[in-house]
Parts: sequence; structure tokens; C-alpha cells
Amino acid sequence: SGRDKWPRGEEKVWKESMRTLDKDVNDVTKSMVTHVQTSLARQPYNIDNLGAYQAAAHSARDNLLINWNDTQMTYTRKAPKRAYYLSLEFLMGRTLDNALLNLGLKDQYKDGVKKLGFSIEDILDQERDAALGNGGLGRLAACYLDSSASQELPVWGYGLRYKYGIFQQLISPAGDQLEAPDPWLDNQNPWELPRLDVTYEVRFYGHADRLDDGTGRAIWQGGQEVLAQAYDVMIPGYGTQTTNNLRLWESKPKRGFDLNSFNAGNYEGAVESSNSAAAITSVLYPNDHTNFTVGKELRLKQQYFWTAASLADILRRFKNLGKPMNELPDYVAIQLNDTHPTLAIPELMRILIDEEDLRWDHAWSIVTNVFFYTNHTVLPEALEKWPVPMIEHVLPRHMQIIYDIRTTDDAISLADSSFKKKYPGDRDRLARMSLIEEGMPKQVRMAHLAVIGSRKVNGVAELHSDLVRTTILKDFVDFEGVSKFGNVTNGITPRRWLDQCNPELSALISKTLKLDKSVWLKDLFKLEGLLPFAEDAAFRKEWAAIKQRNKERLANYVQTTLGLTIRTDAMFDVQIKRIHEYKRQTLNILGVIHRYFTLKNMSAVERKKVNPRVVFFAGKAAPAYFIAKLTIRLIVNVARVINADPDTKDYLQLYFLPDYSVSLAEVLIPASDISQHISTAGTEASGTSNMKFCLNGGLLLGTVDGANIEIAEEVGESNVFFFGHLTPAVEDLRYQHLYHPVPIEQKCPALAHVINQVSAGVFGDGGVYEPLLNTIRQSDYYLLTDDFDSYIAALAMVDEAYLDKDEWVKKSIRTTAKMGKFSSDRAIVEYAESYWNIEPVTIQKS
Ligand code: B1H
Repeated sequence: SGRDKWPRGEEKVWKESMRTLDKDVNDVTKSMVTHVQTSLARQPYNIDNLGAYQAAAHSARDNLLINWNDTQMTYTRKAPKRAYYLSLEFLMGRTLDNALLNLGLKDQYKDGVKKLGFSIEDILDQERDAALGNGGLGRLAACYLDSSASQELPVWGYGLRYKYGIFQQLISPAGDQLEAPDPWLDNQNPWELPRLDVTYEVRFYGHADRLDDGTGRAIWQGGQEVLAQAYDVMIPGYGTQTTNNLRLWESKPKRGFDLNSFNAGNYEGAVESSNSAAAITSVLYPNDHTNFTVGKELRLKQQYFWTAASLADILRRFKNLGKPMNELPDYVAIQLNDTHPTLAIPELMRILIDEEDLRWDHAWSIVTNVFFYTNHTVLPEALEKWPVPMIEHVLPRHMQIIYDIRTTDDAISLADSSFKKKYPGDRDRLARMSLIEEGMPKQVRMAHLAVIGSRKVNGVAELHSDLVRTTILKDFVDFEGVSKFGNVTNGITPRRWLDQCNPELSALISKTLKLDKSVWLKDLFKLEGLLPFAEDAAFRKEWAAIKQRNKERLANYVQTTLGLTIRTDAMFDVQIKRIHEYKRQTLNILGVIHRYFTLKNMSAVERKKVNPRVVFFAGKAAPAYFIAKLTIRLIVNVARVINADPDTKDYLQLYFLPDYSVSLAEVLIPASDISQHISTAGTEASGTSNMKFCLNGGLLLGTVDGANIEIAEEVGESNVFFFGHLTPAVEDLRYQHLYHPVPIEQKCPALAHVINQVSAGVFGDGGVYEPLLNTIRQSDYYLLTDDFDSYIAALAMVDEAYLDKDEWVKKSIRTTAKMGKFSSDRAIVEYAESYWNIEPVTIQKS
């Protein structure tokens, strides 16, 4: 704005006093020691690892803030179109190492802390994970933030600042999962900036009265008002100045206490209102694909609280541009990460109509050009629905708007003329497509609302997007045309999932490609340059030695944290993900038992020819998911028996590693020889850990599902191990289970034997596993009886392939070399170009 005069005081003094980016080791030590003295108020000569971590974090944060300020200033000045990623989950993991990497200051900090008497590894290890997510969906959001900043895209994330992240998992002596709270903020969080000046009021309950003026407007008042306060988290790009923002909302009581009740002597009642406001952002719901939150009013309040605060913030920023409301879609794109933020659609309608005085049609045309919706699952039990009476109670105005959307003329009005013209008298179709599902109670189908309120809808891998188009949203494809329904295959950030977690492999790749890592980490297709080196014996040796050292690192971790000794001369076979029937950890554990019996039946001489295997499981079960918890118990108890059996323990070991997290994944993934992604075909939308293992040279054992298919397309089918029935067969098989059941003994004797042994108590516990085993004996919805034999055959092929060590390492190299497609940089640029229509912004220095 044509500033010709420095705003205040002496420009020279200001400029010379500014903190600049650290450049060398001296800058780093000076800044760290200053923080010890000031921010931490501690004696410099009496600092422990935790203190050193905090000093390093504060110092790194100062650097981030310089870039963050320049970035936000540039966005304000240039006013580009921006995208906002609304996600109820951001599974960030640790920050310090990533911050240093992206700032290009890793070596300086490594040397600096060494001069101060610390090791960088010990310091990094002090940080607690920010675990504000359940699994893949939340980690995807974190990878997309990293890639947005690295691609210089003007993208902000919006989420909730849960006081407690995903629960800490403990395993009882009997093998039961216990859940403990995750008070991750207890050590205070240096990576967030409280924004006391950024607050919004959010209303719940009360009543909505329509005006009689024919405008459709209403006044919503009364009820409860709570305050949303912003916390900002800096998101640095790799090798760029761009440092984007993740804004997380905390709920607070609007008033500290209610003075009226206080005066009346109702002390507890006065404090209660403050309790219920704070409750909104107190805990992350630990569910993944399960509808245990159905009817949970607090979860609905979380969703509205977050979308209302985020939209208010986005609109305030837009209004500062001084543009008319109809230009909103030229400046703002909002990505809905699953249906969790779908209330943003009626909320924006409410604002435009009730507060901005727009006509319905005009408002709807703005809304439907601002929102984009990503679907992450086709599992029916995961599709969100909210009871109409609950929305009516908590959000009375939004329920009116949802009914209006249903009957309006310009939406895809299901009851209106355009529908009737296309499908005269087709009441079934109308019922299938309706926003409201009939029943007791009626329920709002959030996916349908998200579809009709969005500009584009996408799935997260080719197969999944096809299934979205041909199954759950087929009617909408017929009605609106297929071009609205796209695909963006997921990706992962190679910074965290290769360079940070596997520094030795990263260094070998740079040396081999003769490229600085700053080049290939931003253009992952460059990895193809490794292909010819698969034929180079010396290179293979280095490659294999790194895998071996990563196994030792994992064994070391298990030794120090769990006190268990793991042999590292074995094949490492890993399945780590949320525990769910559709992911079929049960298939894996039953396969392990089958291997155990096979080994038991061998002679000692025969056994000596067998390649030893160590099988790892890790993952959390939703606390209310009984069958998933029983699966954990079975794994733990099978491990107890197998690991203690002198006949087999040299050939087969089994571990369930408790409390799976981003940080544990960073140790497990680089150590894996083979990882398992064995969901029933058509159930895993994409999967992203499959990409992480393959990027680190682990081979993939999986079903023809999700992104496994695209991984195989890239690396070649000869480099993956596929098994099991294909998606088109699944429906028929399920039908047969129901109407032409065949006893397991007949259909799959090998599996029947395993199940009978578990049932007979070979792994202890008498009848406790019956409910789990019955899921297989009865409907076997996830097709274990259909896939078991081919699964065992695939495991045998893995064994066979591993015997030829040279050939195995070649496969490993070829796999890594062909993973370019799965960088989240590629994915985020697809969103930016094909959906959001935003462009990179070069950051100007202040
Ligand atoms: C995925 C979820 C999910 N799909 C409901 N759906 C949730 C559903 O709290 N809830 O209610 C939480 C999460 N998560 C995963 O998304 C898919 O299963 C993976 O296949 C996919 O890779 C990932 C990212 O797209």
C-alpha cells in the first residue's frame, strides 16, 4: 500500500535490531544459550537433555517465525487465491528434526549441540509426538501441509487443538489393550503460538426464527455461546522460505464464570458452564472407520465449533480484501477432509443469507464453487450420519437450511423439477439420494450433503475413486455427470518418510545419483536413476548393509524400551496400522500360527533350511471395538507361546509393539524387508504406509486393493507379492457365505486346523477367542476363508524369494527407484491445479 515512510521510530534501528536466520554453528549456540537463560530461565551449566531440546526448539522456532512472518505478509500483500484444508485430524508427529531439515540447518544444529555437550539424536528424542489423529487420514493431512509449503502453495490447515491426542496404548499382562490419556501439552509446546487476539464466538442450541419477509432469512439466538481461540503452528517448506500456517482452535468459556449464578451462591453451577465449553476441544475421538460416535453430541459440537470458527476466520480475511461476496470462489477454496467438516456447507449458507443478506440462489452458487470434498472410505459403517433431532437441538438454524437445500430449486434439488424431469416418478432413487435417511430417528447423510455442496469430489486411489463412482455415489454420478467425480491418489512426504527416518539410505541415494538431496527430495522421479545400480554388486552390498543397520536400530529400540532381544539375522515382516477387521490382522496372525505348526512338524534338519522370520505387529484398536481388541489379545498370547518354544524360536519370533505412533513408524519402516497390506479387496481406500515401506526399499505383500495396485503398476508386478480375490468377486463371495455356506473344514482345511487349535486353548485362554473365531466361522464378511490358501502360498513365495539374497536386494532397489509417483508433492500439485486453481507464491523478504 505504497508505504513511503517507516511507520514508527528509526527505520535503521529497527532493521539492525531484527533477528535474522541462523547461518552457522555460532548463531545456533548463541541462540540456544540465550533461550536457556531467558525462555527457560535455567542455569546454562545445569541443563539436561530435555532442557537442551527446549532450547533448540525455541531457537528453531525463532527461525521459523522469521519465514512465517514474511510468508503471511507476502500473502496479505499479493492477495492470491488461497486454499484451506479442513481436517479434524493432523497427525504431525515430532517437529524439531523436520523444522531443521526444512530450514536447511540440520548440520549447524548437530554441530552446535555437540559443542554444548549434547548429541542431536538424544535431543530429538525428547520431543513428544503431536498425535492429533487416528491414522492414515490424519497423517495424510500432515504430509499435505509439508508438501504445500514445499511447493510454495498458499495453503492453511484448520483443525482442533485437542488437549489430549490419540490415547496411549498399554498392553496388560493378559494381552488386553488399555487406554491412558495423552497429555501431550504437559511439557508445553514450543511449536504453537497462542493468538489471544484471534477469537470468535460460536453458538449452540437456542432457537431459529424465520423472518416473514420472503427472503428465507432467520434469526438464531439464545443457547450457549463459547469462544474459539486460535493457536498457530508453523509449517515450513523444504528448501523454500514459505512457512505456512496450521490454525488450531481451542474452546473456552465466553465468560470465565457466570456472574449471576455466582451471586446467587451457585458456585458449582457457575463453574460448570466453563467446564462444558472447555470440553469441546478436550479430546480427539479415537475412532477410525467406526460409528461409535453416532449420536455423540460432543462430537457434533466439535465439528460445528471447528467449522464455524474456521469459516469466520476465512471470511474475515476475505473481507479485508474489500471484494464483493460473489468473488469468494476467486479467492478461497476449501477442501473438506472427509465428511467431518460438512457442516461448513450449511454454515456458509447461514452466513451468506442471514448475515450477508444474499438471496438463496446466489448464496448456493457461491457455496458450490468454494467447497471440495475428499472421500476416504466406502465402508458403510464409516459413512457419517447425524440424527435429525440432534441437529435440530444443537444447530436449529442449520437443520432448517439442510431442509431448504433439499427442496430448493437450484441445488441438485431432489424434490424439484430437474430431478422430476430426469427421473419421473422414481421414488426409490429419490429416497436413495435424499439428504435425509428415513427411519427412527431420521438421519442426515453427511456424504450426500458434501457431494451436492461441493465443486468436485475425489477419492484417494484409482480403485477407490472408481468404487466411489460406481457404488456409494453412483446416483449422483448419473445425475450430475461423471466429471465432478475425480481421483487424486494419496502421497507421502519423502522428507519425513525417507530423508529423516532413513538418513543413511538418503545419503547413499544422493551419492549414487550424484545429486544433492535437495534436488531429488523435491523431484522424486529422480529416484529412477537408481535402476541401473540394481545390477551393481558393490551398490547392492551398501544397500543391504543399510537395511541391516536399520534392523539393528529397531532391535536396539525394542531392547531399550521393552527389554526384549530380537534377532537381526532374520527377515523382518511388518504389519502396522489401525487394528480393524477389514485390514485383516487376523489373517496375518492365523498365518503366523500356521507357520508355527508347520515348523513344529518339521525335523530339526529340515528346519535348518528355513529362513528365520521376525513378525511385527503394531496398531491401536478403537476402545469400543471388541473384536479388534480381541485380535490384539490373540497376537500377544500367540507371541508368548511361540517365542518361548525352543523348537521354533530360532526360526520364528513374533512381537506386538505397543503404542504405535508416527515416531515408532519412523523406526519400524526402514527396518522392514516385507510389509503386509492385506485388506479384503475393495475395502482399503488407499493406504499410505504401503508407500512408506516401498520408498524405504521394503517389499510389499498385499491384496489387489487401494494404492497397492498403483504401486505394483509402478514397480512392476514381479517386484510385489499379490494374493487373494479381486474386488469384483467380493460381493458374490459374501452372498455365497450367507446363502450357500460351506463348512471351513471343507473349504479351507488348513485354516480350520489353525482355528481349532486356537479354540482348543493351545495359546491359552480357553474360550475367550470364540467371538473372534466366530466372525470367520459365521458370515466371514472379510473373506478370510476365501483368501487364506492364497495368502499362505504368497508367504511361501516370499520365503523362496528371500533365499536368493541378490535377487531380493535387486527387487528392493527397483522398488525404491519407482516410487516417484507417491510423493505428496505430486498429489498436492494435482489438488492445486485441477481442483483449487491456486498457484505458487514466491515469498518476499521483509
Ligand atoms: C481413512 C478414515 C476415517 N478413511 C472416520 N476413513 C474417522 C474415517 O474419526 N472418524 O470418524 C477417522 C478416519 N480414515 C483412511 O484414509 C483410509 O482407510 C486409508 O485407506 C487412506 O489411505 C487414508 C488417507 O486417505
